[in-house]
Amino acid sequence: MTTTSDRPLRHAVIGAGMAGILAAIKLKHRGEDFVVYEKAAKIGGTWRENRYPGLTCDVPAHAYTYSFEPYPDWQAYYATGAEVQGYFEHVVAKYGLAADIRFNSEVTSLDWDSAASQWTVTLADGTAEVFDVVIAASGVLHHPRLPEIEGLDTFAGRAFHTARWDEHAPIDGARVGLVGSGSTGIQIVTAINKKVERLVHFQRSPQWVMPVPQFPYSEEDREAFRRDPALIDAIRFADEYIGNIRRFTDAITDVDGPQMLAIEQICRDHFETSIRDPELKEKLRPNYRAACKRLIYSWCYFEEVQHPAVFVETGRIARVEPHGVRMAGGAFHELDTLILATGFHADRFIRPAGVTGEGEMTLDRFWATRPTAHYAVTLPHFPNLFMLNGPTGPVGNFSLIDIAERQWDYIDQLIDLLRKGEAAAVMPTVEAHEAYEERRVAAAKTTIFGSGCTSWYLDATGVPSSWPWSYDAFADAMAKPVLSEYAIRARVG
Ligand code: NA7
Repeated sequence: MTTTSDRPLRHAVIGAGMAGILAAIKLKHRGEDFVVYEKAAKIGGTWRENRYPGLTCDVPAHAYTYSFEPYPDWQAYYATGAEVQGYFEHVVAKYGLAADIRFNSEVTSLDWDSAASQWTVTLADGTAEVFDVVIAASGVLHHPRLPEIEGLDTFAGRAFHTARWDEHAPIDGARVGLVGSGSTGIQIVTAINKKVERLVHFQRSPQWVMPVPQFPYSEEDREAFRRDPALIDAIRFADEYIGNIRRFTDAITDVDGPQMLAIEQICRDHFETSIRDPELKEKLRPNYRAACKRLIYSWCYFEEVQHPAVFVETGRIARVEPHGVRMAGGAFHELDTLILATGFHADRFIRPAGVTGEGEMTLDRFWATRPTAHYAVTLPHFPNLFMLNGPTGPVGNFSLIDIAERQWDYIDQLIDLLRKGEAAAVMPTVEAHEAYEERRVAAAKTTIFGSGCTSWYLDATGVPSSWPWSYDAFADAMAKPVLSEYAIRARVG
């Protein structure tokens, strides 16, 4: 459906990952004028950047699609990263979006012009264009965080971050070191343990693991999904998935409630019954509550970590030397390859692009304490700038596509004010946002994420950077913006 707007708007979408592609589909459907800026040469965002062995999306594949674009061709209940990338490439081709995306175009600054109510978007090559609306869909986890380990640059073999996977690094029959036991490190253990001569997994914190089923779909299954989309709906809307989301968000917001206790019990039983060697068991026993860190969903980690080629090293790393890693206790692990699964700078969002809004307010200044956004989507001082999967949105083991779609519905209603000529600029008031953020921070501190562990969910002050209420509360908030919380500025003239 194409609507006629009495004020044709130009939209800039930043990023051609999952959320940017969503915005592009929605804008194209409306017949709007838009450009997607993508810094890389390909679409896909995190699914383009991450190519490490074992990469699997921890949301069931049929639930990790756009709601309007189900996909019958998944190979298994949980899809590999390459498959997910293939899905997004399929969607971009189907919706004919390639021509709308400017590749190799990194946005380096956004500058608001109050008089014109427009953003100037400047690219790395120095060119600039003017837009009425900016949609920041630049992702969360895309700036690799390298560990501060002495001597890292002296390593004689290949050492690299998991999001910069080195295809030429020896793995097969090699002595491999792996630093980090987040979702990434855990998945890599399960994928390379049988290929290496020896895998030393440097684990600073052990993980709770939620056991989940994994099974392949046969060609017959896929044919059935193609013939009858109701079979796909039966999976993506199943209580097993949707019910789990609700139970999970209830659990994280009611840390002593029945749902949380049930999750803890499942994880504890899985742990107690899976690890055979008592010494390894103590190394793998977490000393914090399940789901405090992002919960590991796996069907095989505990089995695979017990493979004889794997050694879990829990000592403190003293330094990296040319031929391996020296522990604080003096032990030395000789290594050919060193993989750094040490996570990402999760507080960057659209930065390092410089963003300057009204009254010369910069994003760095506005986010000096922590990255925040009104209901995770809009920002005071920065009119007509909308974030998809921006700071303090829901985090957990569920589909961020669903979250982005709901955020889009909210954003679209605000853009509508501009489209209809009812406003030239829209942003939350400082007062409304401060009141919201005060409530959010207070609630976030009481969630399971704030129950005493380290994780990328925490901001620099130790407060969980997440939506701290239920999934349904999020759905309700996204259904309709509260316009009294917004400064809606009319067009001049
Ligand atoms: P995470 O979840 O941030 O995990 C990083 C891991 O690296 C974690 O185990 C850290 O230990 C460890 N780490 C970080 N720095 C060091 C140093 N200096 N020495 C030893 N160990 C270190 O990143 P992932 O890539 O696994 O996952 C990120 C998200 O991507 C994931 O949650 C999904 O949403 C997709 P720590 O736990 O801090 O003790």
